[in-house]
Amino acid sequence: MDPFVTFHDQHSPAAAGSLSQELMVGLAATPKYTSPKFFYDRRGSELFDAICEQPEYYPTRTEEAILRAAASEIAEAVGRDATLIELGSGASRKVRLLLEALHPACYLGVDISRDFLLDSTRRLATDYPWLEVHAACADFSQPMCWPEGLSGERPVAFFPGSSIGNFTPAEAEAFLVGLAQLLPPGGGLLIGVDLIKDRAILNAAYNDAAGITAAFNLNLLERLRRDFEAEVEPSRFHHLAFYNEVESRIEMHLVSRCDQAIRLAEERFFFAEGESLHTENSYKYSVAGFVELAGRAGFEPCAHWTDRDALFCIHYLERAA
Ligand code: AVI
Repeated sequence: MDPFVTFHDQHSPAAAGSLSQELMVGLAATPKYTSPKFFYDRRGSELFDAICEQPEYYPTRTEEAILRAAASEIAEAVGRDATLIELGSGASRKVRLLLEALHPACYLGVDISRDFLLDSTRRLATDYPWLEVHAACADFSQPMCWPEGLSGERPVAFFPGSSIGNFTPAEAEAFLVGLAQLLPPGGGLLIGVDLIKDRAILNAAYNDAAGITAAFNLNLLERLRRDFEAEVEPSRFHHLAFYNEVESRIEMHLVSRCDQAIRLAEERFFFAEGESLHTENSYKYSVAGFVELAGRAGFEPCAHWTDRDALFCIHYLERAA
């Protein structure tokens, strides 16, 4: 127990063996793939933070500008004294743009990265002494329950960053169905969703000139070497990211520069020259398309806010009765 933050440990980390098993299933598949969760070791998280600072990567600064500009309207829609639950809270940076206006009774940060979660919620508790702060170490993409002892009148989930876009639409719907089950009728969801737009803007955002997104993608292979003792030479792959208009998604791949093999545990996975490892999808939605998806999961739209250039959208929805 911390003097400022009530900590709830709901996560037993997967054994390295089962993660390596999961990697091997993807490497043996046709086409080859890995889950985007493997990006986020310490170096990957640092590179992601650096991506958010790149001039081409508009989502972070656009979402923050919308939160700043719409804070009082959002507060009006959400109401005071809510129990605000941030999924994937990370550095708890974006929620700071809302706290004064929203004045929730209680804040719960949910994140899988224990140390990061504790540091950031402690900083939040210090900076907002009037706020009851909880931290839950949990994998929110798996079924979970809210911890005991949260005060507040109504739970409102906050899921910024368009992380919903890293699920397929079917996974996103299943995730929202699970979330709806955790909320009472009238419980809220404040969610950031990246919008469909001109493909040149999208392609640039995932191919920044400084090469940070490429480094983020290639770090996956470095990580395979560091954490899973894989035999792989990252320089023999290159970063590829493009907008797939039919699927409304950015695809990220690592493309093999030559015929080669990756060895993981006792298995060898062969890549022909030009063959790719599909490392991430980032789906983009229209406002109506996302409202429809959330509606199928049991949420009713209440309000939404976009920027002037219609790059990004923040939706407020409530669980239907
Ligand atoms: C975390 N997620 C919403 C980011 C995105 O845009 O899909 C991850 C990312 N991948 C490459 N750049 C950023």
